[in-house]
Amino acid sequence: MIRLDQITLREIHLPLREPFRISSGTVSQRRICLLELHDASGAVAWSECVAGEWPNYSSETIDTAWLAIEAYVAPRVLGVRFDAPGAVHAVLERDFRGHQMAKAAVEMGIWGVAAAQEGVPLAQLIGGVRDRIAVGISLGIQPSPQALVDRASAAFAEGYHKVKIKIGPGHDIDFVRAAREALPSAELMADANNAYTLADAAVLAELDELNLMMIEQPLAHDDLVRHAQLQRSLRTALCLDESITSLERAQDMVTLGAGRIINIKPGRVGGFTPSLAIHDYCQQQGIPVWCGGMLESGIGRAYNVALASLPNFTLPGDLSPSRRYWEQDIVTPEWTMAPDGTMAVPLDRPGIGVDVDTARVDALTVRRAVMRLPS
Ligand code: OSB
Ligand code: MG
Repeated sequence: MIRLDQITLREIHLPLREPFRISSGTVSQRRICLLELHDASGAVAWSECVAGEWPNYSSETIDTAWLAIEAYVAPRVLGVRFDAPGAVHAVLERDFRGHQMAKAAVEMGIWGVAAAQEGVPLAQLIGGVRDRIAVGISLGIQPSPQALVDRASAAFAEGYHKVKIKIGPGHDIDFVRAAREALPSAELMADANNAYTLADAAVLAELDELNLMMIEQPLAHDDLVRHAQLQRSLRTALCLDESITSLERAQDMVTLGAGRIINIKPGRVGGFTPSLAIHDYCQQQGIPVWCGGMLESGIGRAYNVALASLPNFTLPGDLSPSRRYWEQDIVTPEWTMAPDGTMAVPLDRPGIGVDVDTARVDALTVRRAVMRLPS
């Protein structure tokens, strides 16, 4: 039984080791929203809201999520008895539209609290079956095709199982072709973050010749119909990211033939319960899934790693180790990748599997809000 009596929100600023550029913008420093959830039983867990600084990936930002958590999400869960964490998602959806990332931060934190309370690893609590997961890297748009070739070659040499290449108009064919020519049989894919329309059919047809594992979200964030039209004209599998905001959108993708692979980001779909539902549905439908990333700190990563240990996460995720992102992460131990390109799922300890460096988090905190039950 879960009954939260306090949620603390924090914003920390954490500079990326290198700027990350996608088709719709560049980020050099993350503004990260962290949550610390306290249960009446004494169990505690940290979680992370993945909303970015600007509404270029989704309509949510850290500022809208902060407001939504304070004004709408926290009041729905504080003091409320839940028999199990799986009951939270429905409560957060009833007559409450949107704000998936704000909802997910709290919903996933409650899964973390449940794992701590039951004394089991989070991955075990949700039905994970792997003790190691295959790691991929997402490379931001590079200054030149040669720079991309260098970065991709170095990534495979380090052991990464997949390289995802960010693309957009002016940074597409020449870049991906150079990578394919340098790495003829490597596991390469491209992610456009909505940068194209059906008028760009010629570019997309050229990409189709480059033997990519998949092309991620080439068209608009909410456009399943045109993705279906595009998928019919391509051999390469389309993978949807932005478009999949719920189990129903995953079902629509399959019904319409809008894609053949799904990138599951628990923050984008409202938490673990819908992520598990999408995972199970895709498994039944023969649709492979993989875990996407949102440049999370080590706290958000803990949840992604647990999710990626489920059986139908058969493709390498965007789950790079801490040092790919940060000079120093905010958790101990930091997330590391073995030379074989895998990451261990922490199964030797209860809860999310890492300790939060609270002194460091305090030092990085720029704002804080405490929400308690009225006493
Ligand atoms: O589209 O997957 C994406 C980062 C920010 C916003 C959108 C995306 C990404 C990534 C980063 O690709 C993956 C990672 O966290 O390593
Ligand atoms: Mg993506």
